Amino acid sequence: MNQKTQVGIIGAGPSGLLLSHLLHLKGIDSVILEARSRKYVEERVRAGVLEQGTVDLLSDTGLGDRLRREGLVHHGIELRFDGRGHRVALSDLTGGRSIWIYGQREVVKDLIDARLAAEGTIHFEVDTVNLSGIDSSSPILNYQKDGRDFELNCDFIAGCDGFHGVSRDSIPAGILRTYHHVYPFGWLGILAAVAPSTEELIYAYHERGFALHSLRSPEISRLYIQVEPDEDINNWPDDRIWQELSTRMATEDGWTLETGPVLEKGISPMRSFVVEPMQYGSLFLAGDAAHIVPATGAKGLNLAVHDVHQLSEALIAWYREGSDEPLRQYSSNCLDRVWRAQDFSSFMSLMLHRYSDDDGFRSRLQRSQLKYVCGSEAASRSLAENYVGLPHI
Ligand code: RFL
Ligand code: PHB
Repeated sequence: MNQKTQVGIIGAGPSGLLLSHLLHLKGIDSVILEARSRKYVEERVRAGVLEQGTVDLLSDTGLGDRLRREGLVHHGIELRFDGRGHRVALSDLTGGRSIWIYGQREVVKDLIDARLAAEGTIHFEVDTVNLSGIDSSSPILNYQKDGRDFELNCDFIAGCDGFHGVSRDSIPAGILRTYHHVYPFGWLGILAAVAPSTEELIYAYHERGFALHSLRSPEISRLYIQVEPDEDINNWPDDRIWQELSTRMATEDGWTLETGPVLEKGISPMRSFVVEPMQYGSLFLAGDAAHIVPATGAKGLNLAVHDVHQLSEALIAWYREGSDEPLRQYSSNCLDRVWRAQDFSSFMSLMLHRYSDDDGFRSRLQRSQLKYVCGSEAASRSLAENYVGLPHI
């Protein structure tokens, strides 16, 4: 069966959904193709930290109601090492900017609700999405749904299908330059039904490895520990995870970590990945399809939002004014911010994780860096402005 749309979007993660929403607000039609079910997409546990700029964009485009009601605004984070906590006063150091805690799940639910309320088209559980004609001005998406074949004719395709999607690989060999670094550690993350033991996020450096205390709500905590990248989750019964978290986050003054039922757990690798350019012909890559950052900087979702904001503006200029310059600038505009986030996320990762091959040299550098970041206003400010998100890159 044949269909037509202006922008064919692959993936109903934050990138694809927000792009569709932003285009709709300017009268541009799109269709989203998603491999998974609505339930799966809405329940996937991922990011939790939204930059001020992300919150502003969501609010300005009608998605701020629940976010402003249920999201938690944070003005600082804690760096904890050698048994002591050091607060980085994000807002004081950045002229009042802050971060918001609001789960990616909630962002995705709000976006799906908004798209469906506006009678937007999202096809969930599609199979074998295939791109063709991307070197022309009439690209095509072929896919299957419920065993039937479909063809979607588009003006443009947005590859918003994450790191493991199909769009990036449909670009002919030799066009993209790929940068890939795999870190020698992973994160074991849990979601737990227990009130957070802290008001602000704690990033802990410990000789047994990194630990992070984050949260989702006044009743739900989100915590992570550094593990080997190929670690088997079966080696980590809940008691062992809580024990390890308590050890790595212990303080001299006897801070206690409250424990509770573990609702979800999983292990994620840590990598840095970028492709350049983020475009070929009429295919534009956005979000994790084009880049991955290690989670230590809390930047992945925020970068995805920045990409699709840029892409929506460029597409709007093309449809409204026939101007293709913003589309030609799309990749380089995004990559400036992508590389800033890569550098910051790499800096946070190298400072906070233990390396198994360390002979003592690296850990001395890490301690010195942590003391400098916490003790110097200039260094704290640099961390803070990157963490809350630089407004003009
Ligand atoms: P997504 O979310 O991966 O969505 C891609 C969608 O495409 C679908 N798909 C396909 N659909 C059709 N056909 C195909 N062939 C398809 N292949 C894939 C998938 O099913 C999926 O629905 O990418 P998107 O939209 O670019 O969003 C990116 C974010 O999800 C990601 O960057 C963040 O989650 C990263 N991240 C964090 N980012 C932050 O900004 N702040 C954080 O605090 C933060 N914490 C995290 C994180 C990522 C983590 N993991 C799991 C690596 C914490 C962790 C542990
Ligand atoms: C999270 O809440 O999931 C989270 C917070 C901060 C990070 C990464 C993940 O750096």
